[in-house]
Amino acid sequence: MRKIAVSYPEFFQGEAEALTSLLRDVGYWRVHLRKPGASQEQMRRLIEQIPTELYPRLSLHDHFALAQQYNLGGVHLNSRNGDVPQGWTGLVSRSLHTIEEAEAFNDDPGLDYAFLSPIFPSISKAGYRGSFTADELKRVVSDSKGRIFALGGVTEERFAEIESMGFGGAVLHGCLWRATVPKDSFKLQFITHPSSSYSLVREVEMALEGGCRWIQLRHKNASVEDLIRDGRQIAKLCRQAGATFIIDDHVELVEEVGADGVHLGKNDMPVGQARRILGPMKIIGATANTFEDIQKAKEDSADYIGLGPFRYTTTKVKLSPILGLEGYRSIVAKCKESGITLPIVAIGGITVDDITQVMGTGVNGVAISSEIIRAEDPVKKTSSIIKLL
Ligand code: TZP
Ligand code: MG
Repeated sequence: MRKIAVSYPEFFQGEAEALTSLLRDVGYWRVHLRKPGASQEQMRRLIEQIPTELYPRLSLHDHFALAQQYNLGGVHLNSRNGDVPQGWTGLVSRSLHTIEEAEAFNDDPGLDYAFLSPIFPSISKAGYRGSFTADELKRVVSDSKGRIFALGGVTEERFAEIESMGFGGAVLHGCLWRATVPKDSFKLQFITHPSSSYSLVREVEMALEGGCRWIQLRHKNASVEDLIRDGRQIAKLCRQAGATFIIDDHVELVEEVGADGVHLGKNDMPVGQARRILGPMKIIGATANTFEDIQKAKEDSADYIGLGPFRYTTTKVKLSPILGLEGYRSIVAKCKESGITLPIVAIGGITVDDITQVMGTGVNGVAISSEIIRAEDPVKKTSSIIKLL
């Protein structure tokens, strides 16, 4: 089955490499560059960062002049650009939203392939779901002889179904442009804290050795130079261990140190602004104390929630109201009711003895700092926590 990737609507750092890799390494048939707000010059810059040998496998949704100029493989017709450029000899595709449009497409030899949507309930637009009957779909898809591609709510788990329905392939966008928060790693996040016994880098080494695969570099009042130095070393350790590495507060240092993302509290840069800077492939965690905080963080595109504090702790100054087990239970229940599935990590004064009960409230993981750092043997403490989880 052929896979087509549609670009993220905004430009982001590392995008050309990501698109190149989809074509070269991940087996995508084509990439569609769709950025409705982009200028011709911005689009040109992106195209020029992609290897020319891949140009035949690119299609444009805007600025068709660039498709001609760079000999790209295709243009995609839409409401903004409804006409094929004069003298165009490459592929032509379009989008279809009704059965009537699909029937007209099947009778039109001037079009090479089309995206029919929505086939499945959407990932990004909750509640927006497929509006065709199974019989209608079956008929137009089979009449298209493999020229119709399924769009909308497509994930890898649905490939077999899409293929068996007779589609020529699948179009992916929503699930492509999202940072992955690994489920297993997420169970324990170790957060650094300055201590008289160890350097922050040493703390991370011990947590990794104990089996933790999720590290946050947190060092309030550190100089930027120290953060960069420690951050780069920690990034390297995490890469070697296959661990996820988050830096606290400093959106501007994520690229600089090679972190996988950032954790933002209530007084830090707003999540939405950080997302615009970091793009869709970096992890953004947000601190929450209430259900309303979680709703807001979700709307702003956070990837996970740090919910707390569980109890009083001296690790953080200016603590929000203590949640306790009951607080977690009620907030987790509200999330379930409203269909919020963002992973939640409990934080704030959590000890080994709390873990079973805290996890029992329905949170997805725990974040721990002092319980590990102050342990007689931080490596052993970490592995005993991992075992519990
Ligand atoms: N937010 C609430 S508590 C905390 C943060 C970042 C630090 C967690 O540290 P500890 O030592 O596990 O309470
Ligand atoms: Mg902060």
